[in-house]
This record gives sequence, structure tokens and C-alpha cells, in this order.
Amino acid sequence: MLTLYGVARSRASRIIWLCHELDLPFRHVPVIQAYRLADPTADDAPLNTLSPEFLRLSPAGAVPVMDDDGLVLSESLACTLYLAGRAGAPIGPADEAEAALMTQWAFYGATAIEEDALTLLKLHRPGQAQDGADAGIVAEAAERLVRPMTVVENHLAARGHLVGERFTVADLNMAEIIRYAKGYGPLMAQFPAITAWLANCQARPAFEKMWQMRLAEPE
Ligand SMILES: N[C@@H](CCC(=O)N[C@@H](CS)C(=O)NCC(=O)O)C(=O)O
Repeated sequence: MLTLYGVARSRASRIIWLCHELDLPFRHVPVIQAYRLADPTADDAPLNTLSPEFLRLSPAGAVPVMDDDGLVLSESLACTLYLAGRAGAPIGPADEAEAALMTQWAFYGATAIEEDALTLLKLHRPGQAQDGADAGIVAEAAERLVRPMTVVENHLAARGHLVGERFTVADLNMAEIIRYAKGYGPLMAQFPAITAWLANCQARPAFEKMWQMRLAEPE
């Protein structure tokens, strides 16, 4: 039995979405990020990323972590690639070449896109006037994103999906990363193929199931 540690309002969302795609049952332990609690060390604090029992499982003190019959794995993208690799096509790889391409896109998303996209999510206030230091940081992050997102845009415009011309874990991982930038209109407007692809990814019933789980959790 797969056990997943991490609230749905974290990168655990990637694994939850994938489990729903694969109809893979899992036990959910909603470990919350310590920084979201006033006093994560208080006696009555919920299980969080600084709780000693969680740190014994994951010394990095970050969610998600999963335990698959004794295999304890952290890093959300390692988790999704592992589960999809075991499941195989259509969501996972049909062969080693596809597996390599799925790994390539996961690394590209994590190293070239995720950090700046997260900056947009954290600092941009959609629909509100923004000035001061945050506005500059947001503008710089968006500027840096143009190059890697153009790579993704051109690939999607030509192929429709990242790997194998079907929805796979490569799309799921990248969609979850690019979701962080979705609220920043001036950037997204430059990428019509990404915008259409992201809408299709998020229209999938498994995404919707994951999203409802997030919404059911406190902000
Ligand atoms: N690269 C890691 C990042 C993990 C990470 O930073 N997780 C955040 C939540 S999404 C966290 O647990 N932060 C804990 C904290 O800062 O207290 C992954 O993809 O799993």
C-alpha cells in the first residue's frame, strides 16, 4: 500500500493527481508545512515538516514523501516518475527512450522554470495594482521565464504533448510547475500553445479530483 505524506496544498498535489490518473489507491497523511503554522513545535501542533516523527522519515523536512511498501522516496518529481515508470504507458513510458524524455522534461521544469514560476505565484497579486520591490522581482522572474517557456511553447505547438503525442507524466509534472505562473497574464498571453495545453491538462477528471482535495483543505 502506498502512503503519501504531505497536504494536498503542497507539491504532493503532483502525486495525488497521478494516483488518480492511475487509479492507484493511497493512504494520505496530511503533513503540513511548518512555515504555515504559528508554532510548529507546540505540543498541540498538527503533524508538520518539523515534527520529529516526520523528520525521522524525511531528514530534509519537506513534503511530499511517499512510502511504497518500504521504499521511502522524497522529491515530488522522483515520486511521479517512479510511479509512472512502474505503471508504464500510456501515462508512463512505453520504452527507455520515452523514460529518458520524461526525465529530461522533469529536470527542465524543475531547474529552468519552477523557481521563477513560484515567485510569480507568491508575489503577484492578480487584478491588484502592484508597485515597489515586489513588482520589480515579479517583472524580472517573468522576463527570465520567457526563454524556457518559449522552448515548451514551441514543442507543444508542434507536438501537442511533451512526450509521445499523448498525455503522460511529463505533461502532468510540467503542468503542475507552469500552474504557478498561470495567474500572471502578461506572461501567459505570450504562450497560446501552453495556455491551451494547460487548460486541457486541468480539464482531466484526475486533476479535478486532486483540486477538490486541495480546496477542501484550509488555506
Ligand atoms: N524539490 C522538492 C521541494 C519540496 C518542498 O520544498 N516542499 C515544501 C512544500 S511544497 C515544503 O515541504 N516546505 C516545508 C517547509 O519549508 O517547512 C520536491 O519537489 O518535492
